[in-house]
Amino acid sequence: MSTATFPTYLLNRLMVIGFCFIPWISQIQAQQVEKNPEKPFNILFIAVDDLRPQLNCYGKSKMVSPNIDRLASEGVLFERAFCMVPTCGASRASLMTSIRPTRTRFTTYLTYAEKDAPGIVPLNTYFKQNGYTTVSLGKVYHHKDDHAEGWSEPAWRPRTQAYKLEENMKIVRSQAGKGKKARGPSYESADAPDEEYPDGLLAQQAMEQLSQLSKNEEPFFLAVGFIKPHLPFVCPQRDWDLYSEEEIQLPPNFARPEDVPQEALHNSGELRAYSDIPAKGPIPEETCRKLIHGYYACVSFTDRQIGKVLQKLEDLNLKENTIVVLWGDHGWNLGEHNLWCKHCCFETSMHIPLIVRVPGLSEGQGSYALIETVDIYPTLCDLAGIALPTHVQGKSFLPILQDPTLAGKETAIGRFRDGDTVRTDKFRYSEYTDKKGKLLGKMLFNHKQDPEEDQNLAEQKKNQEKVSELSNYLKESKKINP
Ligand SMILES: [Ca+2]
Repeated sequence: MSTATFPTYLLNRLMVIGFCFIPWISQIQAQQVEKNPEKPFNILFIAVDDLRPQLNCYGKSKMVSPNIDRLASEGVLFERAFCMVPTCGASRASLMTSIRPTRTRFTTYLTYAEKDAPGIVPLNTYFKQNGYTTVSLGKVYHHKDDHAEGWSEPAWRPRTQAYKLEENMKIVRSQAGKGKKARGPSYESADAPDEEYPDGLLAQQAMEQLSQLSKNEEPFFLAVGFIKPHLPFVCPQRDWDLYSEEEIQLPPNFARPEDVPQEALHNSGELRAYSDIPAKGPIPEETCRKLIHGYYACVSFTDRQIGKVLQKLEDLNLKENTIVVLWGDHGWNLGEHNLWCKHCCFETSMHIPLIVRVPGLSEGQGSYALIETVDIYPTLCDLAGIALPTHVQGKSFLPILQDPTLAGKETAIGRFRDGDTVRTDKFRYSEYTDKKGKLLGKMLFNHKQDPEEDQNLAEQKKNQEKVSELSNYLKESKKINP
């Protein structure tokens, strides 16, 4: 496959968009797309379920993630990227449509993008319409049949049981038919090969798919959605062995905060559905350490699968004309504020990993620009030389990929249930309202002084001006996306 070198291609693109930042809500009219005389780059679009930005390349832990680290060393690592709504289906629907969530749109993990935002052309469909072969493997949308028209072939998912140990499958079977989803324990380590796990099969399928796609004339948009480190933390023993029990520590703020609104907290219900976790009350500290260990192990397991796919891309000589985007659908609480899973407006739930590797462009740089996941759709359009559709609510960050020192946008907005939240360079402000708009509570954290969000400043007299400013900002944004 031959193509123009990226710098030439990028210069052409930047001349077309004139370095202009597209307005926050794009009003640019969709134009009839002219076929680019140069073959556009392929896109490898890697989603990782429930991956928080605690990878080694983010410099925050001893997590073993050599393959994602290498990708980051060859691309741009975004230090401050945020999801729009911290739960699987809703976050993915928002990212894939570049439409923001509201109180009634994109609200749960079961969200269907095509039902909540009818008539909106999502990312995959748009790229298909513009001449790409589009393929979905694994968990991309929450539902395999969401926006099925936008894939060139039926979406594919691995089919294999979650647990490898018979004792755990027995627990699942014993719960079957009791009126709720049968769940086994929250973690497992087994001496099984990668290919017996869903993500191992997914990596295999992605490698085979790349071989096929490399023979096509058309560029491809290959979406590969890994499901670990989503619960349950089931992966091979070799990944657990990368970490010693002794080095697993509970977070310093492993306590339920008393100065935040009740609406900001939850009971970690997703975790409590597993057979080894108490339905209510404290979770034993030993179990909590196991959960953190299991999460780390699953991240390393997924990192290894991602490494196989990236190596295949290289082996097929596709690396130099393929853009790679790696993103997590939301953050994850590993005991901070005594919370587990996502489903809240704390930074730990909203903050995601995002790495973009564009051949020949800003290799190995980091960016502190605020990025929202609705920005990914317009950025990929810019990189591909495709006009933006009129509905897009994100802003292209192509200028930041070109110069990662640029400041970018001033805010990242998100929401979950009764909570609306906004992140600025310095603050995170969240407020909770009922359906009629009555204020239930608020939180203000100063990230320069308190990155762990341990002190709610919203009630302090000296901060009232900042609280009003950010509260008004949220109110204005809700006029567009109620
Ligand atoms: Ca998820």
